[in-house]
Amino acid sequence: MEEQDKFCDYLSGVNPVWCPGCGYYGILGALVEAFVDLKLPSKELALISGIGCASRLPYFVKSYGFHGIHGRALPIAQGVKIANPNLTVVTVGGDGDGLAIGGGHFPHVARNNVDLTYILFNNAIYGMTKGQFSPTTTLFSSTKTSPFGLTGEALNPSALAIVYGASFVARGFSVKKEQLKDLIMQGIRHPGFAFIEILSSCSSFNTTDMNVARLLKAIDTVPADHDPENPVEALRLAGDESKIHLGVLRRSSRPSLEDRFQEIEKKAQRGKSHGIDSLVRQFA
Ligand SMILES: Cc1ncc(C[n+]2csc(CCOP(=O)(O)OP(=O)(O)O)c2C)c(N)n1
Ligand code: SF4
Ligand SMILES: [Mg+2]
Repeated sequence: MEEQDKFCDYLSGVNPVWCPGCGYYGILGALVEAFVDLKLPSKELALISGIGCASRLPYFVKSYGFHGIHGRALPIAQGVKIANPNLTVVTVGGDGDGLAIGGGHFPHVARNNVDLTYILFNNAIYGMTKGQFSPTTTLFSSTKTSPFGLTGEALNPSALAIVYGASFVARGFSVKKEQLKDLIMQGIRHPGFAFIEILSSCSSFNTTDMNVARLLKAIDTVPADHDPENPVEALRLAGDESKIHLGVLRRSSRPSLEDRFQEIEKKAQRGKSHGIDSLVRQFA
């Protein structure tokens, strides 16, 4: 009962408007359980999103929230983190939001190692706009915008995150709640940019690619002896076409953007005391 109360402490009271059977309910449950276990005070948490069914999530959680515009969740989240480094910033959004219109932001937030967690809900479809193909829809799939079969190859979000230099990359599945909660907790604790791809069904518009029974047969846990510090091995697992590996694929340690800002600030301060005047005089 006490656990139930703690869970409810993080719910805003706004009921999710997702379709019955949508995988996102499982993700919301895992996310809130992770907040409970991390004992994260609501007032120290900011949930930032773009536009889409996934991006509605901040409404349902009691925290600071920003429901942004399509594809722009990451730059907003980076701004929030820089303005208030004490906040735990969690960004949520769909595969369309993050990899189509927002695809230009992802590499830069990853390579700069901004200290935030980015959770990408991958249902391989544009759910909110009723079933157009997305950058992760499988080749030859029939969708509202590819009735005779899709001609483009699908992007692999976790593999992209590794190549972009994300310092933490994990993959989960909406129906594997305990594992998902653990991955989210690890991502939030990670100092630097943490990317978590979550496979999810869209019960209304994608029950083929993201069919739960099919995925349950295709998944496997990352091998116990996998070394996430090895980027080549991480990429091999992320891109394995014979199995979909769930777990932590990549983990590395390097200064975050905020750490680098502090270094720069110190250098600038030293510059001042050594005489900005002499520098200005060079241009006189
Ligand atoms: C600039 C702009 N272009 C297009 C849209 C229409 N739009 C809203 S949500 C969406 C795609 C949502 O798909 P995804 O990000 O995968 O989220 P899901 O609904 O599947 O969770 C699109 C194209 C928009 N809101 N703004
Ligand atoms: S359209 Fe798909 S992603 Fe959106 S709420 Fe319904 S089932 Fe979920
Ligand atoms: Mg989607």
